[in-house]
Amino acid sequence: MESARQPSTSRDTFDVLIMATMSAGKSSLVNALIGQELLHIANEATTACHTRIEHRRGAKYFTGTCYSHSNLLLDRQRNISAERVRDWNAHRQVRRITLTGRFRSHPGPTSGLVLHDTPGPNNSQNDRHAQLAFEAIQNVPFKTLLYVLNASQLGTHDDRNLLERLRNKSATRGNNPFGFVLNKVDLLDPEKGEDLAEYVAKTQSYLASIGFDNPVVIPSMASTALYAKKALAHEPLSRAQRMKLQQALDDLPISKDALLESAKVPLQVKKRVFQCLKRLEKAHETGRANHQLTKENELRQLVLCSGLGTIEAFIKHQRKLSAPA
Ligand SMILES: Nc1nc2c(ncn2[C@@H]2O[C@H](COP(=O)(O)OP(=O)(O)OP(=O)(O)O)[C@@H](O)[C@H]2O)c(=O)[nH]1
Ligand SMILES: [Mg+2]
Repeated sequence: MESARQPSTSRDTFDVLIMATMSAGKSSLVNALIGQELLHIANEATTACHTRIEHRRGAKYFTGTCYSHSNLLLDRQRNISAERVRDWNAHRQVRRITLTGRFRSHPGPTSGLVLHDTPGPNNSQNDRHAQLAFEAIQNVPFKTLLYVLNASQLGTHDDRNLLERLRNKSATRGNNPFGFVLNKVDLLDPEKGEDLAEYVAKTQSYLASIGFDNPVVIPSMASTALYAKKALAHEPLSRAQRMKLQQALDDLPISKDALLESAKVPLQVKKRVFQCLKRLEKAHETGRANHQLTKENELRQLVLCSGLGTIEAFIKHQRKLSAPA
């Protein structure tokens, strides 16, 4: 075993910390942002390690390393598979995983974008999850913190405890690093009165009551975005994934404006996303004769309107704000 280097704190990186209580969809969001199902996703306490994922333009595949609790390098793998990442994550000896590769997004981010996935700290069966999550708040040189809220479980005690802790920790920071991702909005049922705009407004008041002034809130369907990106990359989808993707594509013509409109983000961010949508819609009209192009275009529109486009634009915006003049 060789001694491991500490995570890079290079000035060229832009670090985004992803936090939330268990199963809100942190790893799903990271997978959607990188455009492949590399991190394990499940409806139970899943992420057990701090996982650092760095975008490297032009990389042909993801390379991974994992480290022990005493920060020793345990294993390294080029062209790493999701199965290997899953095994490392589940291994008791592993504390930290790093992955480097090209994020599939359109247009791609600039090199140096780093995402940090963390365990949900409210796992009553494993105190180490909380320890790792809180250490990440302390040690990661993040410029943006994406907090994932589960739209189908707003306002739990665990959530409030974590948000209060984050508010206290960030009280001394200069720039406001927070963006709140209201995930799983596909589970809202408008026919039962679960209106998206109302949910976003409710989320803003909830966050304001905890001390986050005028919070950025982005409605999101992380798993739908991931399935659409997999389809764009011609990767196989499970039957359930295919059905959910088709449902979202069918709903898109009526849902897309509401999804984009209801996001509470800086005006420049909203403008950028609407411009992208207009470009795609124009290309859709002119390319109608080509079935393949039309299908791709619809998948791209879905990625954009699933919230992922707004999240990517928000990260870019934050990166611009933090760049030296
Ligand atoms: N309906 C719906 N389900 C989602 C969405 N995003 C994630 N999920 C599901 O939510 C469950 C938990 O997702 P994960 O991404 O593993 O959540 P996590 O926050 O990383 O969970 P931990 O690592 O355990 O803290 C999985 O079954 C996902 O498929 C979404 O936008 N809509
Ligand atoms: Mg996870």
